[in-house]
Amino acid sequence: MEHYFQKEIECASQEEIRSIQNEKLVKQVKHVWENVPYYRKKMEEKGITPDDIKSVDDLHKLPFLSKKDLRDAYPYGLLGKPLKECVRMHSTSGTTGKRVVAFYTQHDIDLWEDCCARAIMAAGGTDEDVCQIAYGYGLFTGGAGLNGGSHKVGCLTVPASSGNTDRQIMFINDLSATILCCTPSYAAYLSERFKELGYGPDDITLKAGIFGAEAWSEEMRQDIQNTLGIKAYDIYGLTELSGPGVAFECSAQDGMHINEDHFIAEIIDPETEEVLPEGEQGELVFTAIDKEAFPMIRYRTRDICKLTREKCSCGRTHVKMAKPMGRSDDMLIIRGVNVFPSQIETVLLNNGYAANYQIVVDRKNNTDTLDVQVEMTPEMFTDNVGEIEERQKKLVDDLKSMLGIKAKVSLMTPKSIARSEGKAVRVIDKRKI
Ligand code: DLL
Repeated sequence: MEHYFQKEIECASQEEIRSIQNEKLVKQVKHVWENVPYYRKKMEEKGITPDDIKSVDDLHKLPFLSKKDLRDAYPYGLLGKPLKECVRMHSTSGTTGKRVVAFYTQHDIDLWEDCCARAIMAAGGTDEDVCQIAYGYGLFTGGAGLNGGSHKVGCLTVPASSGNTDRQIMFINDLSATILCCTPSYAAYLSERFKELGYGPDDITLKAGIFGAEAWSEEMRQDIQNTLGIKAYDIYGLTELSGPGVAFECSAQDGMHINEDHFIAEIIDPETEEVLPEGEQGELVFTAIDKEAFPMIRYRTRDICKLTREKCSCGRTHVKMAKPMGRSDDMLIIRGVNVFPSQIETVLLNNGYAANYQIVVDRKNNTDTLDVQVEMTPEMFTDNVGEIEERQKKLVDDLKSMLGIKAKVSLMTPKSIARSEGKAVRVIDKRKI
């Protein structure tokens, strides 16, 4: 049976959704014009005023915002409400350059938690569930967002935060947890540990997992589902737009419904910035039409994916986004060829490896080198050189046909690559170091 948190909105007709969006967009553009001088200046530079925005059809006239704008306006330059009305901030991990910070009024927190509650109910969650949240708590939005959503659904919420894997397993067992929320790479790590401790899928009380915050392949989903005996649902979001719950998967497990009453999605060509027709792949751009404190308009996510409006079996009508292939800034250009880490992951998992791998890129004698280091699973581990060479050759061939370029493959002993408790670091690009 399908559960909805807000059925009247999640299953509204496309006309109804469009009319909600039109009304909120017009209001939001006015709000930003009046309260965010940084964005007003951008609008003035383009020669437009709020009067030019009468509906979603006019969205394309508005200027974009990017991470650079957030850094330039750090920390308070994009605030849409006086500080005294803001009740929370969160921040991205900021691996490059200055951290990005986002702010919330109580209204913003409520909307965000509603989105997370929708995601939990779409994964089959109800007030009977015990929901263990193993996303990091703190500045990262994963823990706080799903914590709020879990409360709204009425689950017994276990705020485990990330790390301490054996304690996670103890609580899952002792409390009979039924829903697990964490990054897919941490879910894979937990699966591995459960297996080592001798648990089969039927011994584990979990029934669903809500995994996101990083790109993960369909093959990785299958592995986690089989090992834990659960259904694994994808969830997407970013700090700038609130956090997790901007989009989430339903029982169809085939793309994530975007919460269109709060976010308008567009796909653009990242080079020309032109809006692309539905179904084409490009960069995802969001306009947050409800957020007060941090009202992002046409925010360029750098995530590459597609949108589809095909009818969904779950009954939800909101547009779906495909699994992002990765970020445009994750895309590696190796000897002139575009390579996404997710393509490499697909090849590895299709060959029976687990998602314990690292991609090392370097430049030697003016030529880019690609070294894919992947752990053998305990079952395939051997010191028979002939066997290892055969396995390596198979991967080199499969990677060549997926990527179009030759990679070096290094098979590693089990447990030699560090496990991740949050977002996994898959790529080491020594050309940039
Ligand atoms: O990762 C928010 C989040 C927390 C989402 C928990 C889901 C679950 P940031 O740290 O700001 O926020 O990172 C946002 O992570 O632009 C994507 O590149 C990536 N990302 C998030 N979810 C997914 C996903 C959180 N399901 C950035 N698949 C985004 C692929 C994802 N990439």
